[in-house]
Order: sequence, then C-alpha cells, then structure tokens
Amino acid sequence: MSNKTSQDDNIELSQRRNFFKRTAALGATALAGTSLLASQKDDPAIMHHVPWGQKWGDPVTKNLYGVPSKYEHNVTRRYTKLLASGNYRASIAVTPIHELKGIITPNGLFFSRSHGGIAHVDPQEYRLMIHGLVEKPIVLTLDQLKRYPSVTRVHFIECPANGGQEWRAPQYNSLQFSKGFMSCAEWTGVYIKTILKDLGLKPEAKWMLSEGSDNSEMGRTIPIDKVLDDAMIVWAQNGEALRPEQGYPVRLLLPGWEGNLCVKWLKRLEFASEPWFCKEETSKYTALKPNGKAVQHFYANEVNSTVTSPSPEIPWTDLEDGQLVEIEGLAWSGMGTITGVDLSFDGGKTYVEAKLKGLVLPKAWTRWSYMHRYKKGERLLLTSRARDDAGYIQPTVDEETSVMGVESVYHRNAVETWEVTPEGKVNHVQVRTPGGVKNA
Ligand SMILES: Nc1nc2c(c(=O)[nH]1)N[C@H]1C(S)=C(S)[C@@H](COP(=O)(O)O)O[C@H]1N2
Ligand SMILES: [Mo]
Repeated sequence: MSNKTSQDDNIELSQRRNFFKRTAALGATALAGTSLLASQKDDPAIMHHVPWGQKWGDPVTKNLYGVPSKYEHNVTRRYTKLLASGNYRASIAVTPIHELKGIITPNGLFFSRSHGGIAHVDPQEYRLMIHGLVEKPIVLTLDQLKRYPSVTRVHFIECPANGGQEWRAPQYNSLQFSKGFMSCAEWTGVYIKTILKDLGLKPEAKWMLSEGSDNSEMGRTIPIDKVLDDAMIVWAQNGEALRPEQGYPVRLLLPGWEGNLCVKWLKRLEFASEPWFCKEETSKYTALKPNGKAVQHFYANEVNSTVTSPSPEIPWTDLEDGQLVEIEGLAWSGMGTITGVDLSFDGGKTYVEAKLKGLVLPKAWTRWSYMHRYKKGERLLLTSRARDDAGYIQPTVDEETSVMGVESVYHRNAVETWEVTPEGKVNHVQVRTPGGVKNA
C-alpha cells in the first residue's frame, strides 16, 4: 500500500491541512488534549508516575491464547430473553457493532445464532458427505477437505431477521440489538465449484441440500446457480479455525445471502433436481406482503446501512461546542459492492455524501465516515442511506412498508434514524416520511 493513497486514509492530505487550520483557529476547546496545559504537569497519569511502569509486567507464559485487556470487559456479545422464548440454546447473541473498528469482527464477538445449541464437533470424527446427482459421490475427512485449493474472502453474514422486530416502530434503544444480527469476517475455504469439478455434477442437478450435524439438523436447499457462483465451504475465520459458535470445523458460506442458509457444523451436501427437502423452511424466511404473497422469492440481503457512532451506546453528551467529530457507520449489500453512502442531518429530507473508508469489497461490510462540526444544543436526525453497484438504494420507511406492510420479520432494509437531542443523547426513532418522527 502506498503511503499517500493508503485506503485507510479517509481524510486526504489537503483536507487534513484544513482540519488542523480550522482546529487551531478554534483554540484549546476544539480538540481536547492537543496541547500541554500548565495544570496538566502534575497529572499522575503521565507515564513515569504510573503504577504499571514501576514493576515487572506479566511473563510471556501467561495467556498463551490472548484475551482483550481487562478494561475492555464491557465489549461483548449480548443476549435478551425477548429473543429466546425461554431457551438460550435456540437463541441469538448479538454483535456490539458500535464498538468495532474497520470491517472485521473479532471472532469472540461474531454474532451467534443457533436452533439447537452450539455443537462441539471432534475434528477427528468429522466427515462431509457429498452425493446425489454427482458422478463420483464422496465422503471427506477434514484433512482431505483442506487439500482442495483454498481461497480467502471477506464477507458479512447477516440473519435476515436483522432489524426485523422494528417494522412498526423502534423496539430497542440500542444499536447492538437493532442491527447486531450480523458480523463480517475473513473466511478461508474452498469454492464448491472447485470440488464439483472433481466430482462431476450431473446436468439435472438444480438444487443443493445442505445439512448440519447439530441438534437442529438444520437443512437448507440452495439453487445451483449460487452454488456454481461463489458458494464456499469454509474452515477458517480471521486466520484461525472457525469458532464452535460459527460451526467448527466446517460451515457453508453463501456470500451476501441470508445467514440462515449458511449451514454450520456441515455434514452433508446432496445434489437434486427438486428442492424436495425443505420447501417449508425455504419459504419460512421469505418476506411476505400483507396478503401472504411474496413480492418475489429472494435470498440476498439487500443494500443496507447504519450509523454506528453516534448511537444510543455512543452518545455525544461530552462534546464541546465547535468540536470536530467523526460520524461513522457501516454499509453492506448482499448483491454487490457499496458505491456510496448519503448522510442526512434532518431525517432524510436532505443528504450529503459520506466518504467510504478503508477496503470496499463485494458482499462485505464497508465503513463510511463524515467529519461534522458539532454545535452545542443542536438537535439532529441522523439517517444514512447506502447504494450498491447492482443499482439499488435503501428505501424510506414508508416506501418499504407501503409494499411490505409491517407484519413481516425478514429483509427489512429501510433507512434508520438516530435522534441526537440538544443534550447530546442519542435515541432510536423512526422517520416514516422525512419530516415525521415516532419515538423509540
Ligand atoms: N447447523 C446450523 N446452521 C445454522 C444455524 C443452526 O441453528 N444450525 N442457524 C442459522 C442462522 S438462522 C443464522 S442467522 C446463521 C448464524 O451464523 P453465526 O451463528 O455464525 O452468526 O447460521 C445459520 N446456520
Ligand atoms: Mo438467522
């Protein structure tokens, strides 16, 4: 990566110069801690006084598998009984997306959703059977599977019920609970088309049944076009083996498609001419209109976005008047690559363009950012709206509900709004048409 045009540079050099010029003009209040004040000289937090520098630190023999700093103990997945029906084995723990930087979710924070609890599979006993309409059916051990040529890709996984409790109105005054049914990781595995070259797919094969070995024996049928496009069998997540929560040792990954199709603890792939096995399951996740009919059955998670900072978890109560603050968020589309993100300060009446930040990859989270000069006492309605290279843009709440009604749980991707109060608190609100507001 060249230093001048590094993808991580969201503030270009010219902009950065202006930033410092304007900051200087504002004096000491603009950026806390930019210059040493006389009163700070006796601050005990200055390095040579601190207790941790006065004695030996821990030996390298401690924590041979590292854990985050104890001061980060609050950064965890979270669960609620509202999403458990009294059973935390058929439930979900959601990702603290407000705490994340960049586009990669650390493995310990990747959201975890299962229908029959988290299975612990012995890799020595692991087998993957691939059969049905193939010339050469096969049973693979984990070692044999890993001998196929592997690829590494960054993709998000999103449960299609992400945000699905909030069709009528906001339910959670929390980013983690309203948008945390998703995470994004770097996955390593093999394209299924690579294995099929070896096994010989019969032309009658139109569907792939995939089945898990967990207690729910989760099964899903996948159309063959997706299988031959970019469907993967993965065994590594962010450089290490999959976590048990993500289906150790092997899961299916269908980049951009509904998370429920990405079968974990994968044990069997069967190629068939009909989606005979789980018609019911497949239709279960279809977003239905009020008359019970689907607009069109689709599997991809549509273009979407959210503001991650500020958010109910990251309020602006400590900001000073005139301070420059970075508004950040995520955008993603299961249909392609994010081409742009618009940001509104008035609940979607008018928009400015935000800047995409860091890596911009297909079917992956894309981080965006906008530098804002905060005015003490201002009330804002922050709304983000993403676009993708498949030609889609997020709908307004009214545009979406006029077609879908409010009874559905799945595939909600209308724009979301945070209200920043004059005190700097952040509330989840719903702006149905730009101008009207419903409180959380
Ligand atoms: N075998 C199996 N695979 C499964 C599930 C399951 O319960 N069992 N849950 C599905 C659902 S509904 C989702 S949203 C994703 C969640 O993946 P994650 O737990 O890695 O975040 O896994 C899917 N794959
Ligand atoms: Mo899901």
